[in-house]
Amino acid sequence: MKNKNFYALVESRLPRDLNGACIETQDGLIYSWRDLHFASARIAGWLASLNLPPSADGAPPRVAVQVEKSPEALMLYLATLRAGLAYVPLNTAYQRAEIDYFLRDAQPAVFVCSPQRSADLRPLALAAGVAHVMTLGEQRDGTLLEAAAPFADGFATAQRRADDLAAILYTSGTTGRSKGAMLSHGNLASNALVLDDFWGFKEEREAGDQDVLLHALPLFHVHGLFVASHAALLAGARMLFMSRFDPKAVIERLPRCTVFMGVPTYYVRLLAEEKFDRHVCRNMRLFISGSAPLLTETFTDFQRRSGQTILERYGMSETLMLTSNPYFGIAPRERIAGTVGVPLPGVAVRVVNEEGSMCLAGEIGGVQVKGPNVFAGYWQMPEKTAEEFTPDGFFRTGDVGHFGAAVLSAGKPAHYLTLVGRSKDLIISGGYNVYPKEIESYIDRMPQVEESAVIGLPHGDFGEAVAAVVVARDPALIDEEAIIAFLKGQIANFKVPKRVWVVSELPRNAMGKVQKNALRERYADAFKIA
Ligand code: MCA
Repeated sequence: MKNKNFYALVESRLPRDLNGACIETQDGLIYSWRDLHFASARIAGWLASLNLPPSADGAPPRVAVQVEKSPEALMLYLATLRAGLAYVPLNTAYQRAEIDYFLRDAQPAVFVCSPQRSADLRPLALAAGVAHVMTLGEQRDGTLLEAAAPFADGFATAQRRADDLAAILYTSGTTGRSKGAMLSHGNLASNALVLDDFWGFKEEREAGDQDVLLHALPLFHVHGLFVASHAALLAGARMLFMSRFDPKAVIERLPRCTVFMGVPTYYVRLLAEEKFDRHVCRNMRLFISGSAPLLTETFTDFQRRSGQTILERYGMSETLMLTSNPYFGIAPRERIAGTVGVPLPGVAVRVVNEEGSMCLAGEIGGVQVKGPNVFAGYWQMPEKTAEEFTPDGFFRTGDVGHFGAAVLSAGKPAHYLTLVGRSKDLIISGGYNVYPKEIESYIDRMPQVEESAVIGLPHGDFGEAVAAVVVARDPALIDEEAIIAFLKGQIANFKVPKRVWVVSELPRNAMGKVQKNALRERYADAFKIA
């Protein structure tokens, strides 16, 4: 295929019968493949009619989007690619200050937000220099679809090269400043094709069995937007769309499904439901977990209750999927709890010690990766990009882990990767990444605060929860409630500490550095694990 636009790949895989169901919504609406293809053509037609110029450096114009999950949101994503523009998805939990930062940083030509937030965000976007501000609601409402309606049902997908920019995904940064990971059409295509094969979609399709994916993840991160949707789009699989994860609604729909993808919190919440059992999972062939570590206890409880073995895999916004436990083979025995599996075909993964030498099996070191799935760099941050790559082109993930001794996987010896920690100070809460520095910078803006330390603590539901330890200038003037109230409305809710302790001083080592380990130990039991 000459055109490397990711949509050209989707188009080449469209089922012969375009009348077949592509997406089914929670309220029973069915969208056919024709609906998806035609509606994305109309939106692409509207985007192309704006004649947006590329940036001075040649980067395609950006379309930033903060909307609730809907089939139209997926169509907008596909339309952006079709028109040759770059998609910038934004978490719906982001508040004004966060949106302002992303718009000023990505400098999109188009911003699409929900109709409910338009009064608040439109002036902000215009002030940030966005030329076109549109709305898209959950119920096919908003100005975007009205604008796109007169455009043709056909659109010639823009010619793109594999290394052309397709999307910018913002990830929080160690310094508190979010970085935009630039993903190319080639990154998206290579990873989607590898997973199509590795996770058995191809085999099902070739056997004439139609997969049905229960899509409960949000559409603004790699997991829900790229991994889940791309898998279904390339497989010609039906997607049952849920606007948000709801364990009871998942259990109702599982008997009609074959594949489910989620973060560990989804599995913990499913296990808390009495009705979750083998019978509900009778047609399922695959449960995938990622975005955060899955506890061995969850893995084994899930196996006992459902007869299904969760497949854990590992990825990042910067790299898409990197490693996976196997799908094929004597599957249940070869999916090893607590590991993230083997490098995916075509992806080089190595574990390196502090001297830069490769670690032996069992030896812990930094995880570095290279492959057609790895991003080109951070948007307008060349120095940061250079820092994160080794001279021989490997990306330093910031994760720390080790490869185990060789075991048989699908009949061949393979080394499984186990992640044991992170060199970067990251908290993963319910599958969302939170960097303490960002939260500390907000808390420290309070005039009553002397300093703060934000930590992640074990949490039964979210895996880890954000918590803060704060030194007040005058403890009589500030308390937990006031700090939480101050943060809500300024930063996304999932970043707001679930607990705050006001203390007289923070523990420090001889060098004066705050000892976060001591704080993590002191408050380890704050969120009793269920
Ligand atoms: C919601 N809250 C959270 C989180 N989500 N707090 C901490 N961590 C969270 N993840 C807040 C809510 O704002 C609310 O706050 C309170 O917790 C309770 O809300 P609840 O109704 O329980 O939350 P929910 O709506 O059920 O959401 C929880 C969730 C959701 C379903 C686990 O966070 C979720 O869908 N997470 C998936 C994230 C994801 O897609 N990650 C993939 C990233 P209040 O009461 O104060 O209002 S992609 C990625 O990491 C890569 C690259 C990869 O490998 O996949």
